[in-house]
Amino acid sequence: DPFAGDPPRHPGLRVSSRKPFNAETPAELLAERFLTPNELFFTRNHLPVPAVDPGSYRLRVEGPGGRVLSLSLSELRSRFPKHEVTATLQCAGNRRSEMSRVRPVKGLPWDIGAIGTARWGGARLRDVLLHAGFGEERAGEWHVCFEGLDADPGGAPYGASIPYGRAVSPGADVLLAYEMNGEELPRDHGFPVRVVVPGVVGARSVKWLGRVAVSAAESPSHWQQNDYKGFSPCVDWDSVDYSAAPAIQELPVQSAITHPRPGAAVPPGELTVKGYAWSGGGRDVVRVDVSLDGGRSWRVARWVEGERAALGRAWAWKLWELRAPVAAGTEVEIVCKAV
Ligand code: MTE
Ligand code: MO
Repeated sequence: DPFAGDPPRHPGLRVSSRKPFNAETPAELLAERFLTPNELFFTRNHLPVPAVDPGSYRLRVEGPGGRVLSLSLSELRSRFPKHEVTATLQCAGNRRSEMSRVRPVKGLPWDIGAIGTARWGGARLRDVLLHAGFGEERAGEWHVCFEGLDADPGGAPYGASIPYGRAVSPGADVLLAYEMNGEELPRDHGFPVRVVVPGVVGARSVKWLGRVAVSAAESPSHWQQNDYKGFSPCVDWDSVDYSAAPAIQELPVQSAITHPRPGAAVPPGELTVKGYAWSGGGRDVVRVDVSLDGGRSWRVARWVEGERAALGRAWAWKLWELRAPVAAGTEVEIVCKAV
């Protein structure tokens, strides 16, 4: 069993597949804390969790002109300033079970919890690339490719890439993270080092990072080339031409109701509706509107928690709530919309 060495998991997670392990934060708990506790943070694994010995771990960074930089965990910690970023990670498949109610789609049946927020700490990818000899600018189209230490039975590692400009931009806050909410990374979340690309689809934040390389082409990985792309509803699994669409990077604006849950019975009187809102690309969510009549009339939710972010660097979600009277014996259709 290639998964026999996987770590123990919190029994409170909502599991959608065991091998590989995929599980999400239960909806009721999602918006209870601004920072998602590590043990309840959603896990999206495509492969078995690799067992990495922190003492012999080396991060291979391929520099210009064939030079290779090999960094131990303590070198990564000591040679580069520690940078901390509060960022939300969201899987591209978050809320797929709702999409499947409109029309069946293939993939893990995520509810609304394949998203979470953590305070990540690590070296800036930018600092490591400049240290390896790369410059602030590079003429032409370049990509920074990442490889994980997790591999399929044929030996192909998980991989993904981001554009070079994002990787070296100081304002993009891309991290080689070794800390999550003040603790060392849990094994399921990439111990000992993972990439965190704020504002970008979770698939590019490569866990158990083994190799970084700059290339004229995007990562050749299956997950960059033949997955995590968007198509028209008229395209299906038999007709899809993956080369026809770009790899997803920044995600669009998103909001979800965490309380009450669909179909719930609530006591008459004042109802508190709660949820989260987030946008990819560092774009700040300025407002959440909530309707209790299926979208005919709207009210503005109030912020419960959020962080003041610099312009274009709103990497973390915001939690919101709305209190509204509900009469006994009525049925309400609650919808929310983030701007
Ligand atoms: N990195 C590696 N090495 N292997 C993986 O399977 N899954 C990706 C990404 N990085 C993955 C990976 C996907 S699709 C997502 S959504 C995020 O990790 C999930 O990160 P998490 O499990 O820490 O929540
Ligand atoms: Mo994902």
